[in-house]
Amino acid sequence: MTDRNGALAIVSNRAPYQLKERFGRLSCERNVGGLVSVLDEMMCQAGGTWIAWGEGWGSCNEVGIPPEAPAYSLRPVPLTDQEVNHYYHGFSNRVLWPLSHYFLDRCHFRAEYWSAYQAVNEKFAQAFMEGPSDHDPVWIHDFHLTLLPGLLRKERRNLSIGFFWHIPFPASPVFRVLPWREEVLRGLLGSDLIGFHLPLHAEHFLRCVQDVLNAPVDREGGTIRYEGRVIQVGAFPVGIDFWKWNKLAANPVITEKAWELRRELGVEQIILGVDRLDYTKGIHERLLAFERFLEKYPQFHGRVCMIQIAVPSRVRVDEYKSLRREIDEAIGRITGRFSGRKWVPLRYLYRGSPIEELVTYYLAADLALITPLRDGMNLVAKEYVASRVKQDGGLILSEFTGAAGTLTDAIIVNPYDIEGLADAIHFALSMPDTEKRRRMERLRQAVKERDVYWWCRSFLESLGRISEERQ
Ligand code: ADQ
Repeated sequence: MTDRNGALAIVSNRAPYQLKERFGRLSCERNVGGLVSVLDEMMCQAGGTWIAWGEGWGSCNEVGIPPEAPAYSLRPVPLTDQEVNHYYHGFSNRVLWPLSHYFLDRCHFRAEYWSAYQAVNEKFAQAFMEGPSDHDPVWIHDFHLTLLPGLLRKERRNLSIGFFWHIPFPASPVFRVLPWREEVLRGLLGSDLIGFHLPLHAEHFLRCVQDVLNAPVDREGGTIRYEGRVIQVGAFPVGIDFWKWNKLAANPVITEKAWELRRELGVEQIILGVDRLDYTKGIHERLLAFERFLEKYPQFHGRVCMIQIAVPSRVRVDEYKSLRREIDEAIGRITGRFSGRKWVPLRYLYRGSPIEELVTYYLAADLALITPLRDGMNLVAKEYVASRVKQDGGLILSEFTGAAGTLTDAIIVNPYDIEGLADAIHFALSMPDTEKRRRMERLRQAVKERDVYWWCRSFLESLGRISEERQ
């Protein structure tokens, strides 16, 4: 996928594999999860190196992947507990994450977080520099590693560096609140290409560079002149492996399980929410809207059931502990208020599920309620659409997700508007089948056309073109 002669290096916070000890022997276990597994497949074909935080890797400093027939090397970066606390739980999850999602009151601008973030980015740079010298291009992922492009550029002037920012990039007045805004922007500008999900996020970034660094920016062309180089900024909306989800959803065993689930619940229509348990995902607001829907439209009592699946996430961070309590309380209140002798309006699963189980839920649902308060893209929306092989089912989608940029045939809502969301649920559940089908056909087309392979190809090809032009 790249035109350069060297091997590709990927750098990310999380590794695609976990090292596990079983019966006294170490084994490598693949992390399931959309994007990482696709990048892993790409690396298995292309070869190269993947550098990532090596949680639990002990003294192991390189392993061939896949272990049974190595195609590329995984180089773990070991971090101390203190570094994990301050760089990952601290600066990444309590500064950049809330800031980028516009939750300023949840930001904790602590100097010790910043120091650890700098030190860990340096550790990643060192891990890269200690690897084979022919690794070029390098593709760095996400907000955990914003200083890395600058650190690598200092060492290797001609290295081709791509950076992808997976979450929203906030508007300039919000980003400028960050005490270390200048350092973060300078770090990112070590890249040749910086990708975002949406043109809007790219525009915000360009504006920030102009406001904070006063660097010459071409907003139309998406370029920045910085330290004698030209940096390209663009939108590359990430997709999913459409055919993988489509194939699973057509599997008769999974289809049967979906029917079984419907029979067990015994209602006419199922509403589904699937998220990491995160305050950005709007789960509490969604529950309030469902409660309002039940108050306002009693004719649906006994006829609908909402299933909310939440994967435990960042469980050591205080904000996530209180969010969990808030959601538990709302669920207790709604089920207590509305349940009848035979009908329970709400089911809650607090756990991760294997992909087959997720598809079962996607298939069993009549309506997906995907209402983050802010989200870079939201892959769940795309996975649900790819699983609707019969071209049926409804989708309510927050206007503040990147996915709303392409999934325009969804019912688009403002997730903060509880009354509006309750009415949207009513509208979606009452929609004629022909209308649902018309919308789902177009949604599926959109997800199929720009899948994750398109995303990888278009990003790496753009990076390759930029490097060629520079030479
Ligand atoms: P996330 O915030 O993690 O990703 P999302 O894009 O929705 O959000 O991806 C969640 C992933 O977790 C999906 O692939 C989904 O299948 C999986 N998942 C959800 N519930 C699960 C469960 N119960 N069990 C197992 N797996 C489950 C960040 C950004 C997003 C951006 C992605 C990719 O915040 O905006 O879309 O990166 O760039």
